[in-house]
Amino acid sequence: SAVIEEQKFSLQEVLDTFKLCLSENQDVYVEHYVAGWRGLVKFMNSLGNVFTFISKDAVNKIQILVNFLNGENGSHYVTIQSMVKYELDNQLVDLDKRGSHPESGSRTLLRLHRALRWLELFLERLRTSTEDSKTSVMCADAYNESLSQHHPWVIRKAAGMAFCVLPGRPTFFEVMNVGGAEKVVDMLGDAVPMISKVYQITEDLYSQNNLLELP
Ligand code: 1PZ
Repeated sequence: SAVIEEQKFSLQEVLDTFKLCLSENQDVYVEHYVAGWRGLVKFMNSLGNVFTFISKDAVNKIQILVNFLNGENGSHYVTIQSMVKYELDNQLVDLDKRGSHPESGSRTLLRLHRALRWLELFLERLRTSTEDSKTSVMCADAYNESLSQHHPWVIRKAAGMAFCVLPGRPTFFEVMNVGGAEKVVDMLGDAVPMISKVYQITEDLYSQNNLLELP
């Protein structure tokens, strides 16, 4: 029944949230971006306690953005585009080194943005994987190709240990709660291009404004 279906957690719903991120003129809504991340955190936590050190940081960053969104200047935080413009126009971003604005919306979102690239790469590997593929290897490869470049040695080490205890592909697919392997592949074929688009739009915005290395 409807009630039971609502309680069921499906990664499909999470990834669908990223579809809502794009406005008609290709702006990215912070509200839906953050909601997508909330769902990913929930999914990650359902994989086991080891992952809470990772999700804690994501939760912190989600909260910083939600506070801006609900704060007195919230109207400037509706889209990533308006947020970046507002914070830059009002000198609310530490550009070279951390100073009086260590937790700007722009630098906070950049951290999630970099992680979204990891997600895109990982999900694409998952989509094209075979029965004997290892989630730990797919996860590590995606990480080494993206997010790891922004992390110091200790974090890379800890992330590597977390990857090792990832459940195998069958369990992983089960927790995703999308259906059989074929359904998962279909769902990912739909979701990955959407995530990729949100990523690219954000990447271009940050690149045009020289914000890709915010401290
Ligand atoms: C499904 C398996 C989960 C694997 C997750 C792969 C990513 C590993 C990332 C390890 C990050 C660990 C903790 C904190 C790092 C922070 O130092 C950095 C930089 O922030 P700063 O210190 O500058 O404030 N934070 C990040 O890079 C954001 C990391 C977000 C990780 C989200 C993972 C998303 C998982 C989705 C699950 C499907």
